[in-house]
Amino acid sequence: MANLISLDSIKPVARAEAMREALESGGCSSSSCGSSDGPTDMDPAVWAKVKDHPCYSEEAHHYFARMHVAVAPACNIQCNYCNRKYDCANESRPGVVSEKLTPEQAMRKVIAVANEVPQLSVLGIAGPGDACYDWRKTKATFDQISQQIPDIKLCLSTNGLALPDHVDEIARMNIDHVTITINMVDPEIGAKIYPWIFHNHRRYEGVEASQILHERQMLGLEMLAARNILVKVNSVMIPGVNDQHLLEVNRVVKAKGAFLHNIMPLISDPAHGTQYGLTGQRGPRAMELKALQDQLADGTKLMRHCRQCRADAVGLLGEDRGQEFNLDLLPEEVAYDPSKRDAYREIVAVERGEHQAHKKGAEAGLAAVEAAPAVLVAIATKGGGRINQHFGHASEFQVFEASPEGISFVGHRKVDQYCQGGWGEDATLDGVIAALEGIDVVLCAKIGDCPKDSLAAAGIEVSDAWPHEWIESGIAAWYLATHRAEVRLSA
Ligand code: CLF
Ligand code: SF4
Repeated sequence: MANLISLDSIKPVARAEAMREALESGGCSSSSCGSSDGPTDMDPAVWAKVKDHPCYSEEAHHYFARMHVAVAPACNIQCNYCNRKYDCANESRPGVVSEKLTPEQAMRKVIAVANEVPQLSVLGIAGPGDACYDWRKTKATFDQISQQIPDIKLCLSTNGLALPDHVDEIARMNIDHVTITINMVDPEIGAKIYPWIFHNHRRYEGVEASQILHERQMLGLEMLAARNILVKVNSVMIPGVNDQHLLEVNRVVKAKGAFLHNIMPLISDPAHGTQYGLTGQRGPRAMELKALQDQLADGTKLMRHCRQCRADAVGLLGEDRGQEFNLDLLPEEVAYDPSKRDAYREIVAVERGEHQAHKKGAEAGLAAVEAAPAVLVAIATKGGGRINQHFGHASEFQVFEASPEGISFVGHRKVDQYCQGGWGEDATLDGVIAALEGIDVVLCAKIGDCPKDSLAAAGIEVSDAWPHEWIESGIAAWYLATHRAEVRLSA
């Protein structure tokens, strides 16, 4: 038997209360679901490897941070989207690395960050060149740090050319996470992306170069998968060059054992001086990227929360605290103190349980809606899985798709921060509105009347009715209030 309640005439805060009741009735109780924070469809051994990794688990990225140390400046290939003066675009947004580090300097920096950033769970080496080509420094860095901070996860990113030479050592060093950037499985397409490679003491060009790179990438992927090392494949989406070809890349890497596929948009600002930037090759629009990702929804698990971080990034994905930890700001001697990280992990274990329970409850609430459209919801969040940021303070919005089928994370939109300490620039707001193309509603902790009216004029609703609510609960409350006058509750 079903009960029917009307949400239409209820004010937003009261609606949230009504929603809470609906969710508790429609979903599981928090006490029964709160302790279960692992997905039911994943091998427990795999879940143990990914559950605190902000890149390999979308859920973990709300709670855990990574840091990169820029110890590997040398590279053995040339990508048309890279200018060597800038970070490796495989794993980083173009922008100069503040400082390249020796392994000893990296050690000092990692300990300082681990003492101050309790969310830190992963140490990555992602350039600014290639971590496998510059192997001596990569290995020395990981060896030293894993001795001092044994519970930190080690992660590396590579173009794959030198990878097969180091897979056995990677396995011995307990590196569980390796990213290979694979932009093609057809060397004819590769020749449009890579002008040359340097391999076995010689330089190769054209299709021959891409043929060698392709074979080495496939070999490295197979070797890692055979050793149960989790491989993430990054692909740069280059419209007109490899965009539709990435469907084939996805099929091939999935067959060879990749765990995750991350399709990233080409960044090709002419100011970065890259070949693509200088020749006018454009990157994809946000909706083009989403359309391609949606075509791959049945393939290898897709990563949609990548932030294309710098090779010296520090912090939660989407924030960069690297400048706080420049070497000249750090003491010469620093001893590792695990107390903040230990305390944080205890809190997160509880928070994650609650978050999962509320997410299930929210989805159960949506499932009670009979026929309503899928909508895109942009969330202003500082992390922790909650709607907890003012609209004007956001430098990115997390985007979720909501429908009676459920709520899923589909990406993020970077914006320039609108609020400049009490006032906002119209031009900045125009840029924010453009970045929110296709978004139906923005949920934030607070917004002023002025920007709210401008967004409304552009056809984008904004609501601050659910400040500090769990993201999924806020989305479900808005969705039910907007798309349905009646909610069916189980008796
Ligand atoms: Fe760094 Fe990469 Fe490891 Fe993550 S980043 S080496 S897997 S710890 Fe993450 Fe940054 Fe995207 Fe890379 S968000 S660019 S996928
Ligand atoms: Fe640049 Fe990285 Fe490509 Fe090397 S692998 S050319 S550093 S983007």
